[in-house]
Amino acid sequence: MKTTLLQSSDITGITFWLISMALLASTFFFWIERNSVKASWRTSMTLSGLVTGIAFVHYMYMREVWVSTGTSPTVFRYIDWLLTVPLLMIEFYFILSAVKKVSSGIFWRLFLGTLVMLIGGYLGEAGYMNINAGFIIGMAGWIFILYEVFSGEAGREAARLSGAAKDCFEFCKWIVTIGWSVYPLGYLFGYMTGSANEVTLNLVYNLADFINKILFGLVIYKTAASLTPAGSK
Ligand SMILES: *C/C=C(C)/C=C/C=C(C)/C=C/C1=C(C)CCCC1(C)C
Repeated sequence: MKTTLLQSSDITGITFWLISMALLASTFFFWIERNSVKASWRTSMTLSGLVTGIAFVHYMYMREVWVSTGTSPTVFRYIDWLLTVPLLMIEFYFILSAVKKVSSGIFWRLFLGTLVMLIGGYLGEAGYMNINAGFIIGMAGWIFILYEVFSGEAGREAARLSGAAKDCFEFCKWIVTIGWSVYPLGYLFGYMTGSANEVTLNLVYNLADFINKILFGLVIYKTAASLTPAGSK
């Protein structure tokens, strides 16, 4: 079999590499820095590193498929999403619980809402369910978790915070609103209407993952570090 190499003109292929390396570096960073922050923030740091670590392994595979075949089916991404997206979403619970006592109902609603969103999308995109029905179930799951962080119990708990922890929650809230909107839009334009091609779709997903996985973790790290008093842990 002929070996295919990454072409210098393949911008999408280059972004597959770029994000792979950035995910690897972030994983080391989050896990090493975990011990330099206050104990109450360490679970969040562990989770951030798990998200980037799982995505790294997945990206190595997707990159290989992309370089050798010039395509990377979105359905592959669901394997990564099924693990990393619930981990990202429960970060909201851990941000709150790093600074106050909160109910575990928040944790379970965020976790289950995320699964509904992903399973609906997967069944639709992999052809096990009507395309529109999959989209509607996926959207319902997303709206449910957005409601929780904006106006549900999580949102109300966050509104009573002040300072860095509140800013962190707010920032992450906008990431899951704006940053995450790329994926349902991808479903809409790439799959339902077929108007976006794979080159663009993968390029956009790759760049979005930078923000939604790496920047998300960095903001939590920055918050944790700023709330760790100098000379203590
Ligand atoms: C690191 C990967 C992330 C943050 C992936 C997030 C994926 C989503 C927010 C997907 C959402 C979807 C909908 C809201 C409706 C249609 C189906 C999905 C699964 C594409």
